[in-house]
Amino acid sequence: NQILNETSKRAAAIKIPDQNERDMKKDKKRDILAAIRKKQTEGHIPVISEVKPASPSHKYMDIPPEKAAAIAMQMERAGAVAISVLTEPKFFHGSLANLENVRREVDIPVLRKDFIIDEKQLGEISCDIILLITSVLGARLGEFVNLAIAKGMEPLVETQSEEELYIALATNAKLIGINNRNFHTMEVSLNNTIALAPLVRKYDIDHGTDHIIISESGIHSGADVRTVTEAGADALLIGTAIIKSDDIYHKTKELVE
Ligand code: IGP
Repeated sequence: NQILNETSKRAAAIKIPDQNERDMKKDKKRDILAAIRKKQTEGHIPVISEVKPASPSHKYMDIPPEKAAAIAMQMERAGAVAISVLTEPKFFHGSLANLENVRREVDIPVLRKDFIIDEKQLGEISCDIILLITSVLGARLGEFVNLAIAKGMEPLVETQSEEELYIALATNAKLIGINNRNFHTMEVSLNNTIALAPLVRKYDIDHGTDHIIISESGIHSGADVRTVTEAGADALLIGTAIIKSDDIYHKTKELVE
């Protein structure tokens, strides 16, 4: 896969800062679990809103770091529970500078959205939540979950099928992502959440655990929000619908309420 080839080249070039530098950068982690529960208690939909300049099939807009921060501040003001920032440069036109700028300007948790395949990437930049993709990490998933937790990040483990879901549930991750987009066909169906969310609920009852389910991709309208929350999603990850709208503040607000 092209994305993973590019990602390993990128990872090989990472220079881990010395211990002092990293300690200095390590500011207080913002608690996404508490933030999601708080929005739910207040009767709002916990929406993680994504700064997404492009996807492999579409280019939305150029987002330089100052603009990324301005966009994220509108999302925060409209009530987003967290901000997701794409840092993959080649296919999604993201950047680490976008993440750094966004996290400096907002107070809510920030998710690093990238293809994590190398341990070095976990020490590369401070963030509160880090995406780990089950199909990408395979047998190394559990190890990466533990490494992320040890480094003070909350892992969000992305799944796309029943098989992947049970692999994710066997790790120490508390945030389980259900991607509505199939990476192979690029097709989006909210039926993924409808099929998989109840399996998480059943697993939690059987095992005495308490996972937070995040429905990812393909959510555009209030009707979509209802479809996935009624299926059992606790929170939603929304990119395209918000980033492509003319009014980021009002579109975010509409989906949060
Ligand atoms: C957002 P959408 O359909 O709202 O733009 O999707 C997000 O779920 C999507 O960007 C995404 C993604 C990923 C991107 C989900 N998983 C993994 C990069 C890598």
